[in-house]
Amino acid sequence: MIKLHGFWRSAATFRVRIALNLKGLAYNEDMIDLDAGEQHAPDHLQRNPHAAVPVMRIGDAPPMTQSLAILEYLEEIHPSPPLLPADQIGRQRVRSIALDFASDHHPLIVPRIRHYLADHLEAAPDQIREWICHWLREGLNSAEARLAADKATGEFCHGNSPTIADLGLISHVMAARGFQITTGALPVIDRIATNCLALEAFARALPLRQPGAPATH
Ligand SMILES: N[C@@H](CCC(=O)N[C@@H](CS)C(=O)NCC(=O)O)C(=O)O
Repeated sequence: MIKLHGFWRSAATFRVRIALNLKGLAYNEDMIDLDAGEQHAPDHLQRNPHAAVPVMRIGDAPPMTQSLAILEYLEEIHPSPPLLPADQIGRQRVRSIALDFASDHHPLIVPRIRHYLADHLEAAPDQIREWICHWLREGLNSAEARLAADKATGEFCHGNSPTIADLGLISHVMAARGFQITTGALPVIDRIATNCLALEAFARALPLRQPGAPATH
């Protein structure tokens, strides 16, 4: 059995939940309450000294961290259905799009950044919200431009079936919607997000469908 240490709102955990669902792998999720600071508890720091989720455990293997590295691992041990294209150029493109979301934008809005802004730079709640919304919009706008300009984009980020690029996209889109940032004016992202959410594997992994989530946020 696969054990996931995650959090309902965590975009990085959302990416891993989708991949597990797409590949038909059963898992149990233990919620680490990031709002209560449980990522800093000694037992979690033993799993991940970076005080972050997700952490995935399989059998006796060491704890696995970093959502994109976990996705690559899942792809290697369960290659079907594939979440990476068959060709090298396609794989490079898909990894690059996933990294646009997961490495360039997501890290700017996580709790440790919000806490630093509040506690050390004395940013007010509305300034922190503006910071978060700025980076969410930047991520959406740059992705729309990139995806719209490239004929490799299809019903999903790369062609007509989901790849890890879509896991990056949907985790960013749902974080943005949590801040009332809509995607209606971004037709390519909006279409891809709709196609992703039509799949049960994505819908079942949605943050608001996880234990501990509020009715809305
Ligand atoms: N690059 C990492 C990001 C891990 C990460 O920062 N996760 C967030 C939740 S999405 C977290 O646990 N943050 C804890 C904190 O900032 O205190 C990944 O993709 O797994």
